[in-house]
Amino acid sequence: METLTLSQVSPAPFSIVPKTGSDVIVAMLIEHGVDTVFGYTGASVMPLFDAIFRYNKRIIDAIRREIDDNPFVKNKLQELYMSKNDKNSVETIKKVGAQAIVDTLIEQGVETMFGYLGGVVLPLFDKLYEAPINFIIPRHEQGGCHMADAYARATGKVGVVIATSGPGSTNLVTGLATAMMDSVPIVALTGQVRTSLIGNDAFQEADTTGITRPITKHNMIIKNPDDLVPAIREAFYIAGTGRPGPVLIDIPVDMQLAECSIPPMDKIDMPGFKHHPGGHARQIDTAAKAVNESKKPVLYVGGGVIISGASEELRTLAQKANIPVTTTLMGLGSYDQNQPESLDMLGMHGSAYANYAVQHSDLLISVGARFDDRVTGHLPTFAPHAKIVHIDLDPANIGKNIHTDIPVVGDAKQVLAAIIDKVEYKPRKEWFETIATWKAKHPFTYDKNADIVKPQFVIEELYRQTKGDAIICTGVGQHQMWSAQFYKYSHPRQFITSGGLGTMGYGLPAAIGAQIANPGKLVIDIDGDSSFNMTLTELSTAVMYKLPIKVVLINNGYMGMVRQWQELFYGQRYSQSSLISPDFANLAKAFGCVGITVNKKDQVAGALQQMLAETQPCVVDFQVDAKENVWPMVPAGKSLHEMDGLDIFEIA
Ligand SMILES: Cc1ncc(C[n+]2csc(CCOP(=O)(O)OP(=O)(O)O)c2C)c(N)n1
Ligand SMILES: [Mg+2]
Repeated sequence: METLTLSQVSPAPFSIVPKTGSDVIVAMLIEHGVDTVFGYTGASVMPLFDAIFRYNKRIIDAIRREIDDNPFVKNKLQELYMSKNDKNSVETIKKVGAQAIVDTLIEQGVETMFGYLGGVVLPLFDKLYEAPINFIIPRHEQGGCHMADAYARATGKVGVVIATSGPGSTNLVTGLATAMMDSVPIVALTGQVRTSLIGNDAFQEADTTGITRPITKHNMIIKNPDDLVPAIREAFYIAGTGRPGPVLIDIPVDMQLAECSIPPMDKIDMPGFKHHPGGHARQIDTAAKAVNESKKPVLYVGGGVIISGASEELRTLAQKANIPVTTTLMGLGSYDQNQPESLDMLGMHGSAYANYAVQHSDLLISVGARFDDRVTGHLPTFAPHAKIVHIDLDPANIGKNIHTDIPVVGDAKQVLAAIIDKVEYKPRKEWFETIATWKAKHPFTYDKNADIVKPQFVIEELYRQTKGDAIICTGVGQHQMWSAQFYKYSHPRQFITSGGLGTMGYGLPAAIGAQIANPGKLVIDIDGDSSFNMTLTELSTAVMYKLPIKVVLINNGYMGMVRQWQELFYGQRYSQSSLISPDFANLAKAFGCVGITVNKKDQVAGALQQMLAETQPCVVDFQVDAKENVWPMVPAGKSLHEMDGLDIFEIA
């Protein structure tokens, strides 16, 4: 088979400086126009062979880094590959299944994928060997799935993950459920035992489609090789269309080895899979009229606005009609929190001013949010005076938890754009004055005079030093809530967290996925000690791929959020909620990262400075106040305005 050569790909030299002698040899060969080399390896030429491999990879990686500025190169790379693979064929052609899978992934625009090997995916990996796809191997399939998920959240593209049958596919379960709950588009490909063995308890057989049915938007098993390519095309379409979600295709090994038909790319038409992005004109009119009549409106915004890319429309609506905006945890970043209309996050650990505003509002305009119980508190007393407008792409969300007065089924971007045209500016002086009083009286705060390291102080200082410009990923627990309260987000896709499922261990692999998606950006995992313990082996992945992620560990020696509930609701009986952790800084060093320990307040700023200057993956273990709580808090089952903890730091 013809191989992809560097001079074809690279019309001009790229900015890569050779380092070792072998690198120089390879660079000179390329400079002299050598396209193809014949040879056989052995001990004395192994460094050279290694350089040939690395140099190719580095060139391709460099091209990928430069493609943002130079779409020509990107297209060239993929085009060259596809020209060998009959991309534009108008007739059905035949290929071996594994090759067809790889070619269809490339046809779908996949540049990066994550996954782990195993017996029944070896045919597929064999064909991936020479494909122009960045491949990232995690240390555990769960990590790989979270990486694909965060890659998707950071880019808006579909994330792709591969796992083998049995334990490989069951290790994807948490990752798929996480993506499902937060509407993240993923295509997961799993290997399966060959079709003749299915149902026989064969080695590494698990009923993957059965296990993952409730946690995927759609899944299927391939039993006819001719279904393979159409199934992959449909999977991308379903994952990324409408309300996004994970789609899994289970592929028995014999399907990867069989010859299969590749029909020409056609428009995908799936009866029964329809969505209505436009919104109903009369409902849009009614919603706009309600906005114009409202004295005390609030926009309540969820992750749907980020998915839909509707931040600009949201800002225009809020500013044109003069409406305060609060977001859910998933909605953080959809509205610039530095704007005066921002009420920050609402809900169980939301701001007092957001929660009060919702409870006093006469109109609540929900956009791409689903009235989750962590937001609403006691449902019958949620927003008791408000007329409810609910804009959502998924009709199943409307009326699910709460009575809706004005439902609008549609894509947030399109619906908001239509409403903007019909709304008028209203001063709403009294409403904004009341909100300003709440803001002044109940800001997010903590004991700033304490000698001990306060977790909120670490995050505030991180915000200050990064000027609010980092991509933040988190684990789950108190540190996640403090990351939501004390870091202010101004861009969509800037805050990447597991909201719906609340998956501890998400933060580190998510940071890796987000860093791969944004090579030049600062990506920080603000993690809890217990969450970090769940997936910290992925530090090895960060080192292997030279990803300069940073981990800000809020180490309170506890499953802090659990400890807080035990303190408040279980009579301070701290049953099984503390862990002994390793020395995280030394562990980080063992992985090949930079490791720093901080246990004094006056070390915080310096350690963050050092961390931000590092070009390697870096873990800073901030040993913080073990007994700090997240305030305010609406206890489960209470109404949104019944917040505890407000009096603790009330500003007189
Ligand atoms: C996989 C998983 N298991 C259990 C839980 C329940 N849970 C929620 S928060 C939490 C404690 C988190 O501790 P840590 O990561 O140290 O964060 P902290 O609250 O201390 O900031 C637990 C056990 C969960 N969310 N996810
Ligand atoms: Mg903890």
